[in-house]
Amino acid sequence: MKVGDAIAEIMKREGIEILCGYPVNHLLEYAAKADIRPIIVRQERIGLHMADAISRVTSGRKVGAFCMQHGPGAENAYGGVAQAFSESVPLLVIPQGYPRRIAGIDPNFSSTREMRGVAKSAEWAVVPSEVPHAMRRAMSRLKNGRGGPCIVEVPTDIWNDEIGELDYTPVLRARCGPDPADVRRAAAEILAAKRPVIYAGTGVHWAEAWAPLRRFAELLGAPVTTSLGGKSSFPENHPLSLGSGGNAVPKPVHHFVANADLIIGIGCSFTETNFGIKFPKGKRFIQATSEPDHLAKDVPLVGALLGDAGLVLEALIAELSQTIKSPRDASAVVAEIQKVREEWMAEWRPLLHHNEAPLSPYRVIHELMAATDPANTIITHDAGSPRDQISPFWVSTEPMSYIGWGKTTQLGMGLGLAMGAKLAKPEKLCINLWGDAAIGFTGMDFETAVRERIPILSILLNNFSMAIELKVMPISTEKYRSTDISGDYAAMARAFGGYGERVTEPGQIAAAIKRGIEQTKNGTPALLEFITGKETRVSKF
Ligand SMILES: Cc1ncc(C[n+]2csc(CCOP(=O)(O)OP(=O)(O)O)c2C)c(N)n1
Ligand SMILES: [Mg+2]
Repeated sequence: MKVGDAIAEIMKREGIEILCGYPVNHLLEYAAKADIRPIIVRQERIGLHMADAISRVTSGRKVGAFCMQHGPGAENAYGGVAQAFSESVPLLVIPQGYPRRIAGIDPNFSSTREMRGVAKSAEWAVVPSEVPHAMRRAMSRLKNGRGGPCIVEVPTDIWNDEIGELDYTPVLRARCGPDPADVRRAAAEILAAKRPVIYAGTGVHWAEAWAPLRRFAELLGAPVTTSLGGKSSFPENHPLSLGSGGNAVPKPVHHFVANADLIIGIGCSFTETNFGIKFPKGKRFIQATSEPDHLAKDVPLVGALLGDAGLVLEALIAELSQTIKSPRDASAVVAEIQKVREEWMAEWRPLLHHNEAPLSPYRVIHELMAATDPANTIITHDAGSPRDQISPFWVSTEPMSYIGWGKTTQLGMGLGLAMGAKLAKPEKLCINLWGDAAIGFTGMDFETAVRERIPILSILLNNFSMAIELKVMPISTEKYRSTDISGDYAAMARAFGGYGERVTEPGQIAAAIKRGIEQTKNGTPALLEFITGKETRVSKF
């Protein structure tokens, strides 16, 4: 068997059905031969974002895969690899490398060397017969422990080399659980706490630990918030839900975190970021993570639990159940959540129902939520104000129905995420919400959605501005209009063969969303361009 056939066959045995990529990488041909569908993008970064979503919405059961050429392809892919690294998303990345003769010689880009800092592993597979071993190592890292991109760089001069018969068994997925002594210690802290708050991270999604998280919260009668990545790990219509964290938060999150005596982090890194909850100093923290290097990284701990979020939760539930015989009465906590939420909603309702042109982004989001079936929808934000406008108000009720991100926030990422989600879950309505700066980065790949038949719904909030920068750049805006941007994006969508509609009046919003959803059901990607005001108000405290 040839090296190229072997890699494609290994991917197939590992359950990979889609390979996002951009030529020249000979794996695209070998994959197609092996019935792995190549998805050709318009630039490398978006292909990585698509692969990223395939991993996320399947909780890593289907690993997203991407390949690109040496030199410009690899150089241009760097951003997508870095984004996945920041969010600990398992991604198989197969750069084609320079021929071995000139690899590593100045100035040739080495993916193995340059991407190592943003990868879980990076291996230069130079010996043809060893390639299956490199693939096995990569696949095992992708399916175990904390996620991240795993790079296997294949020099362009070895694809056709013969390696004999392929001997490859798919790798195993193994889970690790916490030390019972650590569980007892954490449980004692939890029992002593008067106002604990549960903080769920992305680890809950990777572990598919949605049901134990809910049992844990109900046993304690404790309120639950999440990181942006953890959003939708706990039903946000549950009486104990505070809503998700982020740069913007619902008031109950702020209120309960401020008054908490213990934060119980499950499947989380507690990474300090502008796009996460700002925990006040002096709180007590318990952290459960599968990554030892993340323990106490950003906060001091009174309890440390290592392991898969599901196993940690089961162990905590078993330990706590010895003392808490039936779920605690949560009525006081629930009433407090409702009271604070009502105060908050009373402030924001006028914006959610804003009835004038230019439109309010909050109204658009509100109408979008009303028009979609939560059980059948996966939505993601983008960088910029649209993220801060949607994350506090979007009520996620189904596991992994919201792809939240924000350790780093590359403008334009949401489009690829929605497309990857749609590829992995074709039965769902997959939506990305973005601004007019974000579309400037990856908008060309709306053509990919059309060409590759990936019928997503793209909701664009066009305010002809980088509104979030207005306060940062007042002089350049005043003197040079530096924050202005422009475009007719509905026309762009139509020019690419998709459905495009521009909406300017509040009364048109609901009907336009309905038309957009219909188009996606008929197989056509739809871009609805809402002309909005330069809204800069966000729910921050
Ligand atoms: C690749 C990249 N470069 C720069 C930024 C910084 N940044 C974040 S949001 C933003 C502008 C957002 O404008 P838009 O998407 O139109 O949203 P608006 O604030 O206008 O609603 C910028 C420059 C980023 N997140 N990603
Ligand atoms: Mg804008």
